[in-house]
Amino acid sequence: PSTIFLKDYTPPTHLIDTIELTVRLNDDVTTVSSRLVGRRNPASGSGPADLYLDGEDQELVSLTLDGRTLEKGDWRQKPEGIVVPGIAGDFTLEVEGRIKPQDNTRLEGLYKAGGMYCTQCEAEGFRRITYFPDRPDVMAVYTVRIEADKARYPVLLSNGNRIETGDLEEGRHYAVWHDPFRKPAYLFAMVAGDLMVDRDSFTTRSGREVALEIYVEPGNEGRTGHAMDSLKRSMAWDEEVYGFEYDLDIFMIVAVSSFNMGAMENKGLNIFNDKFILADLSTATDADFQRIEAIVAHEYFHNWTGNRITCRDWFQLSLKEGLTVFRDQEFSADTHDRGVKRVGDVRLLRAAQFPEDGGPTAHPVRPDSYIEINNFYTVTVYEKGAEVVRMIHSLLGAEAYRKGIDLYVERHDGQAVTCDDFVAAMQDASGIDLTRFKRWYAQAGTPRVSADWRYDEAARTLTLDLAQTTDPTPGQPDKQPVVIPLRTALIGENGQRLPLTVDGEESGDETVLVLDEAERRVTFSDVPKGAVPSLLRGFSAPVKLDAAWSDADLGFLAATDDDPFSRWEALQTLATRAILAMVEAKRAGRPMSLDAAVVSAVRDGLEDARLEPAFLAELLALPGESMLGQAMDVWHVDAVHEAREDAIWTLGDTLFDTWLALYDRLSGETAADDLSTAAMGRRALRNRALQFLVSSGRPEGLARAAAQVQAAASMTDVMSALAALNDTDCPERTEALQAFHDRWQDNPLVLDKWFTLEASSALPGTLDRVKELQSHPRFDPKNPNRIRALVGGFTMGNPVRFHASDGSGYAFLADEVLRIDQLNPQIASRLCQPLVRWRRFDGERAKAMTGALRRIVEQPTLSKDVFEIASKGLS
Ligand code: HT7
Ligand code: ZN
Repeated sequence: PSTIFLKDYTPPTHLIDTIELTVRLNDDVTTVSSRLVGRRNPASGSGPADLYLDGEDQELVSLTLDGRTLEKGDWRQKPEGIVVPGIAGDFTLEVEGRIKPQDNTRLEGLYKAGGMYCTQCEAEGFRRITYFPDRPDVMAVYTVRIEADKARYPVLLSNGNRIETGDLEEGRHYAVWHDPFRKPAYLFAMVAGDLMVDRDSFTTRSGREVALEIYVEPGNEGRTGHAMDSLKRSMAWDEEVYGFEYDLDIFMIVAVSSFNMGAMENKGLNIFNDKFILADLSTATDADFQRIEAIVAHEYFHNWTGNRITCRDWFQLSLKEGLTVFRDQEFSADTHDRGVKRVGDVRLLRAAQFPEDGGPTAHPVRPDSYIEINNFYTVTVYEKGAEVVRMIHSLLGAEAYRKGIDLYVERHDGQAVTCDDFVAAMQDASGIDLTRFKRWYAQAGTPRVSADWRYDEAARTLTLDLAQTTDPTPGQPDKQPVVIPLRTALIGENGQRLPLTVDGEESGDETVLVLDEAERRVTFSDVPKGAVPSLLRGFSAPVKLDAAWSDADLGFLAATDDDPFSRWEALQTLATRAILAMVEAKRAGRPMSLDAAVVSAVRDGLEDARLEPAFLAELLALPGESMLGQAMDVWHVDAVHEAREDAIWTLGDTLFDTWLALYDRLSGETAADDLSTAAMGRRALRNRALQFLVSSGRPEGLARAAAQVQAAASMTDVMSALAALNDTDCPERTEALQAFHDRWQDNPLVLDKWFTLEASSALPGTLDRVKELQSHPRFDPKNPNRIRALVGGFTMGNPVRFHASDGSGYAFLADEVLRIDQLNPQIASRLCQPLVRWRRFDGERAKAMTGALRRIVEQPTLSKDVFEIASKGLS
């Protein structure tokens, strides 16, 4: 397969101003007719030029140019499209084609999900519906007519406003939709089905009433209230914080059961994985409620950052995704607890993006090449991209950032633009030179920052030495320094922030130090003895910080730092050091024991009455196995698992009475139907206590977990108790899982939770259980949610079993990747990812992982999606 390069970008030869699309849905063959009115693009040149139309997996029936039917010799067939040569000026092109959505297992383009038809066109799905210049810088006004059987598909939807409906012969009907906003093909959507609708409305700040509609399959009505509420709050937040008002008279969401990703921001007609819409008290956990809220917000926010202003080409994906993730993160932070949200975001970045940035598929936030664009919807483009926007926000300050956004919209509304255009608007609005900052878009890899300091008691100065380096990544052997904003404070002996004088300048009690060279020295003056630097507060840059904190400094910061992230980080670092020491002891055949400093830091946290329960629940969570693995040169999977289990056991056992008292106190304090942030926090803390109680191995712990499952007060409590029991081989676990299965077997989304629990158990025999469950009557081997729950639950959520030293986990994954690739390459390619990290493991495992990758790459009919990931994994 060929590689596409950013440096080869050229503007489209022709622009399309309008498209009239007619889709006639039939059980056997669906016909698609389109009428394109276009012209030569002056930015590309003048005179006759080839018009290239992308098109895949369809039968081309006819082509008519300006009323003349084209014969075979009038156009040329290309592997993934056609060329109509010699088009010089304005033109009208009519295209007739035939497709079979019922056979579309890739879930790209038009496909059938359950009983309904729906579309997914980002990034390149529209070319599977009709021949068209399917690139985001070709923006047209769409008028769409859908025809279908009226009884089976009473609801016919597309983008924009419904302008006409009517009946046809033979029990069929039609609807015509017109979207007045120019858009790229990737934002086109249509839906046909027998759907239930939840209706509401939102009045914009200028007084326009917008109809809100959420469509679901029958049986799911009554489970859309939270999504609707989230939508209205997102609309209000975007007006208030960004000044963005919704622009059509109707905003629709459709929930579908077979979907490759989370959701899609099609103009006026978002399509969602039903997992991210459907929620009620008995079936959704607090985490589900918060995720739904965040995804509804994210897709809605794309209306301005993505739809009104879109990407010139797919290399610019982070222009819309990084910015929109930053926006949804801030919405959630404003809605709930800012500190807890930040900790969660950093956790994700470190667990998923840092490994990507340090592995064979590392790429910049704006990649410079790809084989398959679907492989670039990555945590780097999304989450690191959001960190890049966050750093711009930090460097400019909130006010100048907002001016930058206003200028960006003023300049580019209705256009398809680049990341450079975004940064230029920020720079011009603020007057801050961002030239060097742009390296963040072009350079892959996670910068390492070292921080060392000396205190001069006589001079009362603290001298801080900062330095940065970035390791080579594929294709980028030499790295340049990037611009790193380090939010910094000094914490005095009494636990308070000290006033700062930085290099002679008074700087309040918190400052942003900018490290934009390889090294920088900063001197703080008038510093009292005992001050401890608090660095990278709020995780102000996506870097790995190696700071010269002693264990005592970390204990102090874990007990006093007023920045929630930094406080959490101090305890995480202390615990990481302690668990890694246990790993070393274990490997050297010495007895393991958890450093008492961790026990006292946890005890101090538990005794600090000022902490919000939600934050305390985060503070008390030990680093996960993959985080610990990342902190080692070689991830010794079994030793890490045992050391971490042992550390949890120690904390559970030593502080048993405290956990028990906390658990019992919080049990009486929170009604299960209270979905406030505070109530969610109390539940999180209570369930953290339960986790430690169960880990202690004492019967009272197991009994409480079993009782909590039985009480079934809320899905949060049931799932937390099941998770706490899941790694213990005991009758309580077996009975609880069976009861859960029996209760929820008819609800696919809840049964997915059960599949994931089964797949993520650290107990021996889990892989056999996973294989057995692939024949479970409710396991649909084609459905992405089922695959992610069971197969992904094992390969991504169960390090100790997936990385079994006999290589059985890798062989299983290779088989699954090859099976799924025949149906749905996008899902197969994502599933393949854990194998590419083989350099992190010992020789035997690395050999088995590369063997599995080789077996995949050797498959002759491999998709380019999987080929790109697996071959990069081997390089
Ligand atoms: N912009 C969307 C990205 C996307 C996608 C969504 C669903 C299925 C396939 C997809 N391919 C790309 C989602 C978003 O970031 O908002
Ligand atoms: Zn997005």
